[in-house]
Amino acid sequence: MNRQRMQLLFSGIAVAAILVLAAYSCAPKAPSGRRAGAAVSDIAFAAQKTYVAPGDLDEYYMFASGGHSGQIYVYGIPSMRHLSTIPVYTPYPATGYGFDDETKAMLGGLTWGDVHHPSLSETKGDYDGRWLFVNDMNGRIARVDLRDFKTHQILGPIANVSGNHGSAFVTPNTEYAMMASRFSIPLPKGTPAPVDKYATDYKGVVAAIKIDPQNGQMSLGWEILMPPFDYDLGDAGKLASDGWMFWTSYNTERATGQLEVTASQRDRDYIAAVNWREAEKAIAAGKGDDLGGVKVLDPKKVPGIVYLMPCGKSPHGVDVSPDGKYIIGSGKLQGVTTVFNIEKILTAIRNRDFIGEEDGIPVLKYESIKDAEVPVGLGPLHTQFGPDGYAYTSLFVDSAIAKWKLGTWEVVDKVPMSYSIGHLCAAEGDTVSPDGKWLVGLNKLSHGRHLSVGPSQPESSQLVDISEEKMKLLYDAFTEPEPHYAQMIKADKLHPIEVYPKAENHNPLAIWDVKDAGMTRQGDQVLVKVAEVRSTIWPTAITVKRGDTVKVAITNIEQTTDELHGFGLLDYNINLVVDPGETKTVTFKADKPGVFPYYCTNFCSALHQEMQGYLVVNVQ
Ligand code: RUQ
Ligand code: CUA
Repeated sequence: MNRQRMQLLFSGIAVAAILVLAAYSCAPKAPSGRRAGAAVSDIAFAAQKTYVAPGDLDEYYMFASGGHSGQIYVYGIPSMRHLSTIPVYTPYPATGYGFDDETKAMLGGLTWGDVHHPSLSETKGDYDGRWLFVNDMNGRIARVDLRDFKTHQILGPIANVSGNHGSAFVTPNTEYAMMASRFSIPLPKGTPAPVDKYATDYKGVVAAIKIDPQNGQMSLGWEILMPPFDYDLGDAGKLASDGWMFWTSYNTERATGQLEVTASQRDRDYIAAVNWREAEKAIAAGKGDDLGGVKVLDPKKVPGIVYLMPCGKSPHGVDVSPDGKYIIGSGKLQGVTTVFNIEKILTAIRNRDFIGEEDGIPVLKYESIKDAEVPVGLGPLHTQFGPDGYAYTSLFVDSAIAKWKLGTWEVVDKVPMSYSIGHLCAAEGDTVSPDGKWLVGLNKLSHGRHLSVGPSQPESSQLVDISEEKMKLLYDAFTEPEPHYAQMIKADKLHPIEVYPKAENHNPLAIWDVKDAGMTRQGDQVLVKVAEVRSTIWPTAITVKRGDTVKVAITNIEQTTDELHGFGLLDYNINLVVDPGETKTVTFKADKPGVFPYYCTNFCSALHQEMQGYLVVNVQ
């Protein structure tokens, strides 16, 4: 694109943004607080569609990333009710996460993480309801078990991955969860190099995290060395494109400094197409080099594992259609989204239809692999799918969702979002068999569509009915900062437990009879086995000496749904919550003498307030 056209596009974007803002700020409010203009029949329709009567259940779970809150939020759809918060990378006092020895070790000293893309485990390209993987910008990936909705593993920070934004995307049979560097750095990590050597001495990687199909356990598989671009979003190929993984990249200019200018020079950046099955074979054949303790493939030495597909300037989302045939790359500075065809890509690779290379990686010819440029609207970011060949693309600059048809490339409908949509999430909308029905716009701002809560405003999520030809906005909900991606799974695919069966508790410190509660000492090491059951914490007093190392192992011996007990120890910053049938431990140094009450934090019975005791720390 030449400079003039660029300027035109940018001023077009600016005008569109101003128009949207103006339209918004002029919207009058009816005296009731309801926005004027909506007909009563529309409101009644929306209310009926989203109303979940007392005692009734939602049809879907939606797992939304909590951004730099480090958490996952669980919503019921269509009610949009917030059902639960799953702490992943951040301590969460409400569930005692990050306070007991086990979760503290899992967090590894970091107390925050930036969660972007939840990824439900899949079997044959469909959500199977077993696990939820989620990335953290700090080079980590976590697994939540959907049996108990808890984080069971955090892997990383993974060597060489810097700024893990392009993650955690699973392959169709959850062979791998993928990662990619957003910020290229000199490798291995810990090697300094001046920023002006960026273009030559800095590198990105993509990494494949191996998943154990039995228990979901993650381990580092392999990595591929990539040119110093910023790898942004990814999606795994499926069916027609099974075995491939796609990542968008920006800053293919290899620029530094003010990237909004320096990294927007070229008309096209790339989508990296990685043949992960070939990469797997190359690793098995010993073709990986050791870099920072990891086996890394260098595409210069191992051809055939990575290709670059030119895509509209600074692409953001890349999304693979349900049949795997189309790879959709959204150029966030454009008015179109580009559709690539996997057959054309494979043919171009076979015919060596290349226009050049980047660090030994062949660049495919745009015209040979593209099927269409769909004029969806300004600032396309992400695409989700319906069951009937429709695609739904979020438009950040237009602040809208466009509905368009795969194959005919016709844009058939648009619905405005309030305000400025980022990701969007359709019911099972990135699987091989999307459900349609519901679509949630995950908006970046809420701009006063709620009672004012001061400068730190919530984000907004909006529910859209996509069951009919025309999309209908049904409902606004407000979310904690900051929703990025979300996934929506049919509720009947999950079968969460409500108590941990006693028979499954293999913790050697667990006790099941209040008679076994008490303290043992070895030198200055004190072990206290605690049993919690309505409405006593056994033992009711613990006496230690200043300087003792005290390990408290608490078992909630209940086997009754919803009977959680807590253990809050004042002045020692200890806060555990123990679910029915669970055992948790906490270890601390009794360095403050005095008498410190401990009590149950979770309201558990009429005599919950009586559930308390004393820690006595004697001076000698
Ligand atoms: S992206 S800013 Cu998922 Cu659109 Cu992170
Ligand atoms: Cu146990 Cu309150």
